[in-house]
Parts: sequence; structure tokens; C-alpha cells
Amino acid sequence: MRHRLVNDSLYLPPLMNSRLCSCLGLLAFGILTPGAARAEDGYRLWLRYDRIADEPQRAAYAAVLGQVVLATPTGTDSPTLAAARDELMTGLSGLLGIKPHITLDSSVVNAAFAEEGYNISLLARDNVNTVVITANRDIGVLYGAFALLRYVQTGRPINDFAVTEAPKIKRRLLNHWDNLTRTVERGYAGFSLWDWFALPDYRDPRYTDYARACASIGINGSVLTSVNANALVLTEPFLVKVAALADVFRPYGIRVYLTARFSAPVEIGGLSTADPLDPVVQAWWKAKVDEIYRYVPDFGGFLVKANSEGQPGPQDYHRTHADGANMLADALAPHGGIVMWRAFVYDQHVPDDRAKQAFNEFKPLDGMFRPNVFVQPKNGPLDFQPREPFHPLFGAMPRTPLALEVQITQEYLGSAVHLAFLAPMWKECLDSDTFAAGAGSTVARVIDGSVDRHADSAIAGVANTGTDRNWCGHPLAAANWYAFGRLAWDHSLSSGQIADEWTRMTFSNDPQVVQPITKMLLASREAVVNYMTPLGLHHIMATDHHYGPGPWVDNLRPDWNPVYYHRADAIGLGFDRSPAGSNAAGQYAPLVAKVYGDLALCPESLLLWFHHVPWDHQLKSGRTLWDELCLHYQAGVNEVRMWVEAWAALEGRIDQERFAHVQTLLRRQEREARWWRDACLLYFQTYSRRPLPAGVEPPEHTLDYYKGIHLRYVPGTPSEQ
Ligand code: GCW
Repeated sequence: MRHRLVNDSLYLPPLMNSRLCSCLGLLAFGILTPGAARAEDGYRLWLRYDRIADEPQRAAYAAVLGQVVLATPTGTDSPTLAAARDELMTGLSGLLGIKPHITLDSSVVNAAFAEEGYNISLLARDNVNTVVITANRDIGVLYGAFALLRYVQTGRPINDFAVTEAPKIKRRLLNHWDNLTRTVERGYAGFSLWDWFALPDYRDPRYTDYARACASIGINGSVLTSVNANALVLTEPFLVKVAALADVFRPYGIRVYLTARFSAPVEIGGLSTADPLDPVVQAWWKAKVDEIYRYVPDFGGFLVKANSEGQPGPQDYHRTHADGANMLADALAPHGGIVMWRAFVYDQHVPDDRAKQAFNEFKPLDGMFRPNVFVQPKNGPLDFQPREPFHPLFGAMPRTPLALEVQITQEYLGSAVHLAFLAPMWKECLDSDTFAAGAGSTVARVIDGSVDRHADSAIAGVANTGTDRNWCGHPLAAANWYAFGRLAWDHSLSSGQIADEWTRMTFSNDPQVVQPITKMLLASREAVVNYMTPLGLHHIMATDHHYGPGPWVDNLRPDWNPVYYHRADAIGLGFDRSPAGSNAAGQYAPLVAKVYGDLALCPESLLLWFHHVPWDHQLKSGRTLWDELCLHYQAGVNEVRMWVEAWAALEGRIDQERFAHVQTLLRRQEREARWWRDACLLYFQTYSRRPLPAGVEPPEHTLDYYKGIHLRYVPGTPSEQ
């Protein structure tokens, strides 16, 4: 190929260059397009390719994007390159009204390129502006194509096109908690996308759109089935269906993984035991894995929930988690597959603080796992609460690669009803310093492998997708799918940048739209924390469906009771996890343990997580704990009220369909924020015996009224599925 790759500088013929420059200023000021007011159902997610209405801006892009070269070392075509061509053709013709000339070429590829990385450069080739997307592998080209489209969709300046990017984490997975019945555990957007009964014959075009959406943000793996696993997915009739999905996803760089039910050898194999040290069991799994690879040659591996919440596991046979994981790992290793063994384990019969149990169980096993095993903790030690400290296992298992699991679906943050943009929550975890190998050993660097020099790395997000036309239920909830992918690719991105990109692509570049929507996205998680679980409170939601407040619940198994977690009494509120209490704080590196374990040093956002604090204890504001608690609940309500107002101003600036849907949801969120506030404050007041401070609205109903609310058939609730 006879071209010169331009890295940082943009070379364009002078005339074109000046024309471009004059247009760049306009790029930042998108103007409301007539098209923007068209009804939209949200199906296209952030991959909307409507014509850029601003003519000079459109022309500026069109002038440089008419010719695209896709360059790989061989230059040979593939389904992945075809997908890149299709996407560029659809995207650029939609956005710019041009039919780009797209060619394949071989190129000298930068050896420093990571496997999935890409470079996008502009150059003048035979005096024609050409954009070149270069990569070591065709999947890098596809990622580059999506990046190029993103730049155009978000109105980014043209010289940004000289970019080199590579993902920081190797395995970027969605974990679907989808059942073979098509119900989705903790799913709030309809049924499972996988139509098992129609498969393998009918391949819903939606599978391709799912793959496109995932690839556009760099997701490269999909665990199709729930961690509360059904062994039947490992049988031949289902493997044929799995293979069909894998075939659809493959061109988009997405590998399929499955959940492995530990008792499968008994349930579907006819064996009398699933003991991982039994050679017959080992042989069964080996044969089963060989069979899976015959259907899916690039199968990714198994995700396993074992000895947790009633799931079978190696401890049923008095074996360790390492024994169980290693048996599966040995079966997968010859094929290059991996095991992601979840660390979400706790047992009501273990007397210790539930928040300590995963660490107690897994830390001693460090160094005992096969190289192709990941241990997968959730972001926090408990269970996807609106706020938790980072999981103490991060940094504590240097000899084991750890995969971070976050929850995209909003089990504890208002399902698909409440707006809660989760990038700030995940960033909080990723940016937490474990101090495992000195300052700067952030969770992000533990999981990307750089702290402990692991070659493989993984991150997983529990998906919020379903058959709802708009994929995620709430029209703004797709922002969380998007944010997960973007952070999995590059954990150094800011929440602000991600919110900005998503809003521009999903709605409009109009600053009058971008500004208010990004503002509410960025404030939303903290607002939810405030009206649900401020100051480190956790696990005080209603039973089973987890929707709405239930701080009074005390009749379940002990470690499921909200009263176990908040410990309200006449003296104060909060779980003492300091050295004087359960000393969960002591599971962190000494510097972190000192901060969390000391009431005077502990961040107020986690105060009641780590300490039992007297009601009249003075906080930084000078107010008592009680007053501050009340004001946090009120602040959450106030924030949601502001969104209701801000949203009203968007009428006519965005399409009516999504406008009206979000408006309805925000109004409900405001009502339910008050429900949370009133129910929690009335309940805690029975212990604090203090009045509500000025500025806090009086509750609308009595405590008994709130205690009497029993919701039925909340989507995603396993017991009602
Ligand atoms: O929080 C709990 C959920 C369960 C889930 C479990 C887990 C899949 O309520 O529905 O089961 O976490 O993560 O395994």
C-alpha cells in the first residue's frame, strides 16, 4: 500500500483545511434538527445515524470521509471486515449523505498494537483525503470503524481522528442472568433476548443488533445464561442453539460463555456424584467441554456460582473452591477456555459478618488456582448496593487474576423505573486505591493485570437488556450498558465524558439537550444513594424484589434482614465494622484499614457501613448524625424534583415519544423518592426519638402505612418467575 500514515497531524490540501477549520467551531454547537423531533422508540440505541442537519458541519465531515481504507496485515476480507464496511456505509451515508468508497488493503502494522487495538489516520492519498483504519486484526478495524462513527456522531473535531487506541482489559463481558424459560433474574426490560425455542432455526435479527451494540463499545464476551444455572444448557439440544448465537456474534468479536451448574454430572450426566476430585467426574467434564468446543470452536469458558445461595458446589463434597474451579479449568485449558469463579459466597450458618465471608473464604486460596481461573468478586463485599466500599479481595490475591463484576441492571437502584447513571459508581470502585503494592494500586490496575503482572484480565457487567423495544426499559438506562462497555475498554475515561458521548449519540448535539441530560445523569447515582441509603447505609430494601424501602424487616434468615445491616438502636445507627466490631475494615491494606476503621477518618459516605454512630454524633457539617441523615434523604428528593423541571424544558427539543416516557418515569421517581425518605425516616425516628430538622418535609403517611405496602409481581423477581 503506497501511503504515509499520519499520526498526530492532519494533512489536508490547504483549501480544504481552511474550510474545515471554519466549520470546526460549528461542530460544538449543533443546532436542533427538524429530524430530532421525530418519534423514536429507542431501538437504535446510540447507533442512530440521522443526517447531520448543520450543512457546513456535514460538508466538513463529508469532505474527508468519502474514502476509507481498512488496513490489516493481510488485507484479506472477512465477515468482521464486512461488518465494518456495512456499519461505515450505513453510518456515513446516514449521517453525511455520502456513499463512502471503502477499500481493503494490507499495511505495515505497528508491532506495538495490541490484539484488538486500532489506529485511525487521515492522509491525502493521490491528493484525495482518505481515512485509514489500521489494525493487527480485523476486529480492531471494526472497533476503529465504530470509533470513527462515534466521533462524527458526537461532533468531535476532525484532528481527533488521528488516534491509536487499545483496550486496557482483555475480556469485557456481559453476564446475562437469563433463564432458559426466557425470564431474566433481576431483569426489568422484558424477557430474555435469546429465543431458545425458536433457535437454532430462527435467528432473530435482533441478535445482530445486540452484537453491533456490544461491539460498538468494545464488549467481546457474552455469558448467555444465569449464574443460578440450569444444567440443561449443556445438553446437545441447547448447545446447537448456543452455537447458532455464537455464529451470529462471531463477526462482531463476541465470544460466547456459559454458566456451569456444578451438579451437572449428576443432573444430566447420570453420575452419582459431582465430587471434583473424582476421576469419573473429571472425565465427564472433559468430555462435556470437548463436546461444547465441537459446537462452538471459540467458546470462551464457564462462569460459576458455587456454594452460594443454595447453588451446588465443591463444598458439598468437602472440597474447596479451588478444587472445583481447577477441575473445570483442566477441562477447558486444552481449548484455551477460562473459568470465572464467583466470589459471591456467604452462609447464614457462618457467624461472622456477611461482608467478611468472601474474603475469609478466598484469600487463603490465593496461589492455588490454575492459570486459566479468574476469581470474580462483585465491586463491593456485600451485594451491588447503591454504595459500598470496594471489595477487600481486590489487592489481596496477587497470585490470582481477579475479574470485577458490576451490575448494570438496577436491582437495588430502582430497576428500570429510576434514573441512576452508574458510571460514577463504577469509577468510584475502579479508582479506589487498594494500596496492595503501594500507592496507586487502584482496583482498575488490579483487574487490568498491571499491579500483579497478569497477562489475562477481565471485567463483567450483569446486563440490563431484554426484549423491550428500547432494550433496557428506561429510555435513559441504555446509558449504563454504554458506560459499562466504555469503561471496560478504558477505565480512565471520566463519567462526564461517557455521559456526554452517550447523550449526543442517543439524543442530539444541541447543547440545550446535552447540558441538562448529562447534568442529571451525573447527579443521579448520588441522588439515589441519598434517598435510599445515605451515609453508608445498605441493604434496607424490601424483601425479595428489592424494590422500595423495608428497613423494618426482621423476619428472614438473619443475614437477609435489613435490621442486621443498619443496627438502629436507642444509641445510634450503623454496623460496627471497626476493630471494636466485626473488623471488616481490617481486611483492607493497613492504610485503608486505618481510614475505614477510625470513626474520625472514615469518609462520611461510608460512615454507617463501618461504624455504629451515636444519633447526636457531630458530622463535618456541624450537624448531628440524625439531622444529617434526614437532610440527605431530603436532598435526594430535591434533586429528582429538579430533573422533573429540567426535563420539561426539553419538550420539542427531543422526540415526543422518549420525552413523554422519561417524563412519566421521572415523576414516578420523585414520588418514590419521597416514599423512601418518609418510610426510612419514620422508622429510624422510632429509635432516634428526635424531630425532623428544618428543611425536611413532614411525611405524608404513617409508618404503618409504609409497612403495609406489599408489591407483587415486580419484574425480575426469581420467586415470582
Ligand atoms: O443480589 C443477589 C440477587 C440474586 C443473584 C445474586 C447473585 C443471581 O438478589 O438474584 O442471583 O445476587 O449475584 O448471585
